[in-house]
Amino acid sequence: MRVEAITLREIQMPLVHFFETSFGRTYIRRILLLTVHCDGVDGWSECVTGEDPFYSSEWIESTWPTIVRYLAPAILGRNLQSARDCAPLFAKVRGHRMAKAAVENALWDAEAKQKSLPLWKLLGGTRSEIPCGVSIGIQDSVEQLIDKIQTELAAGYRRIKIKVKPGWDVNVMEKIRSRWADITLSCDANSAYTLDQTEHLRSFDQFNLLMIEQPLWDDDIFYHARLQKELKTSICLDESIVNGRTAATAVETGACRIINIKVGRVGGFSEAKKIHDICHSQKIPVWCGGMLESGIGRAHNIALSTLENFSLPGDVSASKRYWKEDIIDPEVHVSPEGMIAISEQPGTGYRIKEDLIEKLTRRQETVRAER
Ligand code: OSB
Ligand code: MG
Repeated sequence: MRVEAITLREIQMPLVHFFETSFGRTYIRRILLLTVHCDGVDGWSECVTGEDPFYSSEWIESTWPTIVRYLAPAILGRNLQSARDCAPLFAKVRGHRMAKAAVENALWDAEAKQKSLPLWKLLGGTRSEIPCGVSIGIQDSVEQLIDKIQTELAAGYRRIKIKVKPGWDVNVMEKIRSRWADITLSCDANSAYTLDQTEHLRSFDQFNLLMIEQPLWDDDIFYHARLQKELKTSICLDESIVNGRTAATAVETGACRIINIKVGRVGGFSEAKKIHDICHSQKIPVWCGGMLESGIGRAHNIALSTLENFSLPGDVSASKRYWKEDIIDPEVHVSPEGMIAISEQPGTGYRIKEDLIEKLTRRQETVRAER
């Protein structure tokens, strides 16, 4: 697989409804799409960086030059045996995992197409359908949130996750539980609390949550281990898990009982698989997180979710929850049972709507191998 050229594109897509977390509100996504051109085959991926360096230190304006100046030159003109070979070529660049993931995952897509294999099979997946949950952002009112939960339950989703922060937590979960005593419910704090609020976090135990996601600092494992000892509710780590080693540390120290794997956050499919395998061997269930992706990132999340230990419903939900029109065909559909069926087609099984992408593109740059 010779990498001839890499194309970066920024597309802009308005969300159907704003999405608010403890660090802010998003109305329009600015999405970096990547195409690798290899031996006549195009592999596509989506970089999960946001518009601002809030969820992570990476953002769209950092990923673009990192790819152009460092990551692309490390692989352009090279003959790679497989997408797997690319992570070691990036090792000299510290961090920038979302940028690395974008390049590596485009190569996985190209490799799957070249081998006429479904991407999920190339990754080692085993599931023919995957269970889905939803992540519901902070709303203007609790009534609005209750309406949204009602809609998602009616659509069949198997787990409701709400975003929490101080002032939008216990009061909100009380209302939800008084309406629905038995639904599978979890919450995600995106680091909105500190260890001083342990007593407050302990009061979440009354809501019988499946998990509380990332209550403390984004780069912390040690204090999460201390907190987990104080809580009945399982902690799930998201931001803190950046590679196999941090996953192993979190599991060994008891910092969490569940791990959220986001392929972008951890640097690509190779590292995501590593984390999956470590958790599997330690009997720690995992699920696939989301980053408000367009169809391209969504399709990659779906492929990853077919690995055996993705036993909990992920944040991989239908295209129409986010987009008026998605950039893949078919769009991602979720059945009334809350499942996504996995395609047997080569690649992701979703065709890329290049015409629509063209219309949404705000800037574009191609870097080529010499000669
Ligand atoms: O922490 O999981 C998160 C969205 C943006 C940034 C961080 C997170 C999220 C979500 C949305 O929860 C999940 C989705 O894409 O549906
Ligand atoms: Mg999260």
